[in-house]
Amino acid sequence: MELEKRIGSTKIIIKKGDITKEKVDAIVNAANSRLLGGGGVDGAIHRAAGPTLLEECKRIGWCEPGDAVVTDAGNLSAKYVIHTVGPIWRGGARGEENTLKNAYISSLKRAMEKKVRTISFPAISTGAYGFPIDLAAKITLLAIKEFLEKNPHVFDEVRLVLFNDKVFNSFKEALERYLK
Ligand code: AR6
Repeated sequence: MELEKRIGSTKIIIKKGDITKEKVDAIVNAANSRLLGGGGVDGAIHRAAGPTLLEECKRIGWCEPGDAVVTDAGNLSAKYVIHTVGPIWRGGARGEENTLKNAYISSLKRAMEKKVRTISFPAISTGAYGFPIDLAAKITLLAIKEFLEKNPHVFDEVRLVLFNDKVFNSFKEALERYLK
């Protein structure tokens, strides 16, 4: 199942699936600051890309929450992996919403610098980092909307690839509510 809206000349697509299978210019990884791989989508991306991804990540060494760094994509069909770090949810009073927004904005900026036209995101922070999913869906879509309204001709497609029904349904509701 795939749903689509448009902002300017960019399609925003939400779909259920595995991000490592995406045929796009760049996929985004929900990493941790040490960039050494891990579980969840990070583990899946490192397994599918092969060892060169970890070597490049080790050379970069660190990424602050809300920031993003770019590597090649090894064996993946994408050209780049953009590694961003979302916030760990600690109740909501520690700037978590702003850090999540910045993770999306930083990733889109890095992608724009690399002249990426199509990009796929996972639902950053909604797994191990425990961010409430409905709130994450709202912040994610509003961050993408804000960026695309400022940069209307940069991307052909911004795709959100959601791993299970619960997350997909939250994003579907937020898409209908916030991207009319
Ligand atoms: N494709 C798309 N989405 C996926 C995939 C996949 N193959 N696998 C999982 N997800 P998480 P976080 C979804 O935990 O919360 C790692 O260990 C998953 O269902 O991967 O940002 C890192 O190293 C969830 O909706 O990332 C960090 O230490 C979403 O991806 C930490 O976890 C994010 O879940 C980051 O935690």
